[in-house]
Amino acid sequence: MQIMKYMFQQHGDDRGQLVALEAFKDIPFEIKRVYYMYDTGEGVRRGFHAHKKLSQILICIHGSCKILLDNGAEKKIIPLEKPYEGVYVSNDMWREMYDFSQDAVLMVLASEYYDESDYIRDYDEFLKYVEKEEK
Ligand code: T46
Repeated sequence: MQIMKYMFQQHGDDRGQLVALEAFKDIPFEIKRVYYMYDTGEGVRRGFHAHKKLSQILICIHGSCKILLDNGAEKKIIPLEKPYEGVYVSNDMWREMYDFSQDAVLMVLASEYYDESDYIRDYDEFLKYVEKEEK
């Protein structure tokens, strides 16, 4: 299972750091939506779904958290701890986000607008979906 981790260019000078993200240059898709989560309670796990179409890049721009990715056959845990690193999450990955530090801000760049019908929220349905994709 290949994990695509991004290390974005930091434009640092004596004032501090700046990261700029451009569609099709730093991010491999057109960014149609940005959302972020913060004030995540201790011990909370979020996600528990895959998508039919949506691709995303997750960046913990403050604090830290962990992302569990599951392709139906294999699972990997990706710690996100730096504001200049991101992980690519393709549609067909079951994802869970957890271990949020109190100050964590997890920002997500998304290839599609919000669409509830794009979600696969049942794990057995997800396994059938990835099995079908392989054929
Ligand atoms: C994903 C992971 C990484 C909206 O109204 N618009 C939006 O764009 C989003 C993302 C959510 N919402 C509403 C829907 C729910 O009432 O915000 C509420 C929380 O969303 P959800 O329970 O889907 O959040 P997570 O953390 O389980 O999952 C989110 C994304 O939904 C999902 O696509 O891949 O983050």
